[in-house]
Amino acid sequence: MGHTSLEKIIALQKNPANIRNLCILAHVDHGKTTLADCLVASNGIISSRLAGKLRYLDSREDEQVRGITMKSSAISLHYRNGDQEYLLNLIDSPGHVDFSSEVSTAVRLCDGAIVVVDAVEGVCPQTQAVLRQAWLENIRPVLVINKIDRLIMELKLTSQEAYTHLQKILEQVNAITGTLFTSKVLEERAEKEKEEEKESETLSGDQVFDWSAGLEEVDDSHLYFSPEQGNVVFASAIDGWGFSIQQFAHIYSQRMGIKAEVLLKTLWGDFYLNAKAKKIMKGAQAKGKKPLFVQFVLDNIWSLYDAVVTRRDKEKVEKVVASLGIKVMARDLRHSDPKVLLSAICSQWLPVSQAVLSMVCEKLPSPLDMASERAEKLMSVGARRFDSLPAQTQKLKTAFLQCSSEDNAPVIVFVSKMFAVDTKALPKYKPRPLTQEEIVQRRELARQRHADRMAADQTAAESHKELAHSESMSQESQPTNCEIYCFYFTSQVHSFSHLCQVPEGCSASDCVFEVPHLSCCSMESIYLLMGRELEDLEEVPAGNVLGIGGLEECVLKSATLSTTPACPPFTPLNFEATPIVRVAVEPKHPSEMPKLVRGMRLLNQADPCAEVLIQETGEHVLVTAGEVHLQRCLDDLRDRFAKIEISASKPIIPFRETVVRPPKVDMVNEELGKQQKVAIIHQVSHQVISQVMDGLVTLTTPNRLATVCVRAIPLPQEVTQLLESNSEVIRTLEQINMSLREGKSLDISLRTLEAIAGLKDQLDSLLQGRKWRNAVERIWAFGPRRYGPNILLNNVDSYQRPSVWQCLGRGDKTVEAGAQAAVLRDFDNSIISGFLLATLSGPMCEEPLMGVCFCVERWDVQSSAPAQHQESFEEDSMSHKALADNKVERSSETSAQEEGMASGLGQAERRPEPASDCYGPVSGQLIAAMKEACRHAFQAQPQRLMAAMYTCEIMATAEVLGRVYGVLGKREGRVLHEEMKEGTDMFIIKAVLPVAESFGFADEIRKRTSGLASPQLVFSHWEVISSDPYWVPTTEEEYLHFGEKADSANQALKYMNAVRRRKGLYVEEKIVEHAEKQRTLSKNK
Ligand SMILES: Nc1nc2c(ncn2[C@@H]2O[C@H](COP(=O)(O)OP(=O)(O)OP(=O)(O)O)[C@@H](O)[C@H]2O)c(=O)[nH]1
Ligand SMILES: [Mg+2]
Repeated sequence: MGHTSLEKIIALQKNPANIRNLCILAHVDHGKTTLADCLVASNGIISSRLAGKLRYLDSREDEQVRGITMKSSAISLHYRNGDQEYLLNLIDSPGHVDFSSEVSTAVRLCDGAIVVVDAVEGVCPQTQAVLRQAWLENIRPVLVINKIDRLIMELKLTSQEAYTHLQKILEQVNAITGTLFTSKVLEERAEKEKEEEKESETLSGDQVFDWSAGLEEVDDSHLYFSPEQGNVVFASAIDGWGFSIQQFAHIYSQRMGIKAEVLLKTLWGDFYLNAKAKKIMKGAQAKGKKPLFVQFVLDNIWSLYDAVVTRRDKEKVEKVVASLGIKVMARDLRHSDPKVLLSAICSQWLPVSQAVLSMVCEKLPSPLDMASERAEKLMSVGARRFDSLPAQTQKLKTAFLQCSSEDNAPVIVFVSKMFAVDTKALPKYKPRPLTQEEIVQRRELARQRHADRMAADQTAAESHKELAHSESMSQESQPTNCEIYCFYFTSQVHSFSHLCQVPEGCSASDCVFEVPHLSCCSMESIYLLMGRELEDLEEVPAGNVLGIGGLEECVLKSATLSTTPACPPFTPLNFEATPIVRVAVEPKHPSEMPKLVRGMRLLNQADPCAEVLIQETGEHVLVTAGEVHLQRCLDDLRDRFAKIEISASKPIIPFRETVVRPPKVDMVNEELGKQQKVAIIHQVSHQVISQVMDGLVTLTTPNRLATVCVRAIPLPQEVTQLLESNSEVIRTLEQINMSLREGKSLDISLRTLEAIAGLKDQLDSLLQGRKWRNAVERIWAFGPRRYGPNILLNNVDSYQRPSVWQCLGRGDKTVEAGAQAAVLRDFDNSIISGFLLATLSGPMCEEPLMGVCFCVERWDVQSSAPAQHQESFEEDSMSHKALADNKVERSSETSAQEEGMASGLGQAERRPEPASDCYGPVSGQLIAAMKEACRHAFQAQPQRLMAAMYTCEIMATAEVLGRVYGVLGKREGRVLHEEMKEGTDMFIIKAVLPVAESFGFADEIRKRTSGLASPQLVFSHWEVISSDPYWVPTTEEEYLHFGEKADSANQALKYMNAVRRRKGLYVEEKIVEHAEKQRTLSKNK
């Protein structure tokens, strides 16, 4: 097929029913880009000989060198299926975990996905992850089982064994879909039950109880992959072949006179051909017969490989070629590499592009078929329910689903990703074919120049040089441009149309009535994305994927653009990867700092997952998902965005600080006696006295007016995990509480309320025992940042404050404003702020805390002034009385302030602060006192560091297994389990490894196993490092065992000191300890 013209694609864009927006998803190296190559070759964009070798969509140099995809890229293809013509907007995504954010951005733009699975490796961790992402975005997947040639050539399976193997893979994939489906149905069922319950509460009458799980009624057969449904293709992308059952059913129905429908149902499954009875019968396995799939399909392929590759039987090949009725060039027949001949035959017999593209056109939905459920989900942000959105917004959904292209229809564009394009690659700078006149002109010019040169050699040469110089200048002076890549749902986009950008996090009602954080932008140029190239377009009809130029000023990473402010911002993309690896970067030459800053800004825009920030120390920090991602970001910064030499620090590894229960045994496993009660007096500045009694710290503000008593206790591990995984819910809860305090009423969706109630119930069940009695109700705040994994508890009996769960208090969904009696004591916020500050950076190495519960046991603000304020006592007594009154209503404008500091200032405005108080506002002092109290309480417990852990799954053969274990052991890794992959000689090892030890891990494993095993690291959780960084021998046994110096390696201390050193904090290290006095050699005394 020839090169599809641009006009053709533009024409096809106007028919949304025949558009398919799809992406290719898989685990790393399962052959996505190779498959994409075959599809691209079918459009004549690359030669079919090069398909699979070129990896056309891996356009970056580092992608080609490393052999993995790092950025997703899009291309528009044309396909004719019968009498219909289709436009396919195809996105190839990376499979490496470090780039899983690119998958999220791609999935959002599509209505369907091709999931590729390697026939040998089967379902891998990323396969599960991409299936889940596709599910969460409500897009329909189809399956391609790739690399079937490996079953023949590498594993040397027989066709029968291969059939069993393929069945297993299909089962594995369907098992994942099954799990996703079941959880969804159960969730919906629970939701429905809740609603019914409420209804039955109001309508008293006959009670009917239904115990079915709901799974029986729902038909889920269409969700699964099965060859007879036509949503599975078996392929070998590298050899260019692929087929679906339909193709073979068609072939054999003609050849054998069996009905195609019958073959369709029986080709895959336990059926065999009874040649005598001329019947297809069930029970091939029981009777030891060859299943139809093996006999009709696999055997043909196996014998072809046998003839062409293994035996190189020329005669047989010629026979096969003749029987298939295809033509093979003599050049291919003679080629020394049998694979060339094989792909020449296969690509004509069973072209993979034909099989995949026809499946895509038939099985994947067009933008018109988008489920209304998906549209609603996209438009209802945060806690809002779709039906609680303004009518105007709800109306948009219809326009959205219709993809209407009328002039007055609203335009909605979702920008899922920004990407940088070299200015030279923009269509306007591309060389275009010359017109006839220009050619004549140029010829004339050249003739003239030639004549000139003959006349005066010298002058002509100079002018030529000048010309060349000015040309190159004009190209260089163009800055790198950021283009964006987005999907676009309704109406037409014309160049130069003006749009507003709806910021994330601002609700639709805000937009309609107040339009606060709305910004306006115009689209200067729109492009068609064609892999490595862009094509200029005048307009794009609805339902297409397109590129928009010149949005770099107004869009950071993603955005929702619309012509109407009623359009709500779409729900944020859900990213699977957590950015965890951070490095500080600086330019080689300090004068180039501005270039670096600009470069980092561009990088931040162009990468969905990278984060760029400036630390308190002034360092420019880059946070990435993993080592490979980091390398790509640094390369990008160096070569494209900043174009300067940069140097990057060693990775900065994050830690968390926590406390644990006092140990029962010492370091040599000897039982410890009854814990010694410690009473330490800390002398802090401003004569603040803190006392530690049995872990309880009492601290007074410098003016001696307020006292807080705090105790730190470790939270159970499950609670910490629960808080960590529910940070979004806690954040929503905080927002709701905030708006309740501000006096706004909120319409909260049932789902959100349920999530909050669920969290509360789980906390209730996990916090059991005398110590935690009624603890959930007494939660004061979460921190740091109001949603972290630490808790502040109110243990003051006399102080009643509204619960953080107040939004659950009422049965109905609408929580009225002002429902709570606003019985917040003054300075409530100061306590919270102190707690937030203390949890943000701990005393060990200023890293955030995790899993610590601070209980406020006593808290009072005294009314009598201390002795040094005697003079001002008279005038102050009034205000102090007021301060002590714990039923003073907080005014709403005070509570609107985020931090406690502000509330303190508000107080100061209303009542005159003690004039002679040289320590500043009381609220500020209380924040500092609370913070210090928390830190001391923390230090009064046994402290521990927590390390970030990666999990990794390593696939290795038995020979290299030992070396893999060696590397893991050296790096403090822990093997969780090991199993043998069925049907192969591969072992799968699952292990955890501290992030701190992970740098160079993948490379080391690869080197030690000669490239046979390559692990992928995914951040999984935080783990307490068991050793105590402050440990010194205390018992006799410990002295005996470790010696007086106790200088055995202390991993936790090493980590802690490294962090302290990096942050410029004091590190207690003695260079020479217990040094003996040096003696001179001569012994003259
Ligand atoms: N034997 C065999 N090898 C294949 C096949 N398809 C792809 N490969 C090889 O598998 C390797 C990875 O292929 P890619 O297409 O780059 O894989 P990918 O899924 O795009 O990888 P990422 O983008 O990095 O996730 C390459 O070396 C291909 O040559 C196939 O059908 N058979
Ligand atoms: Mg790839």
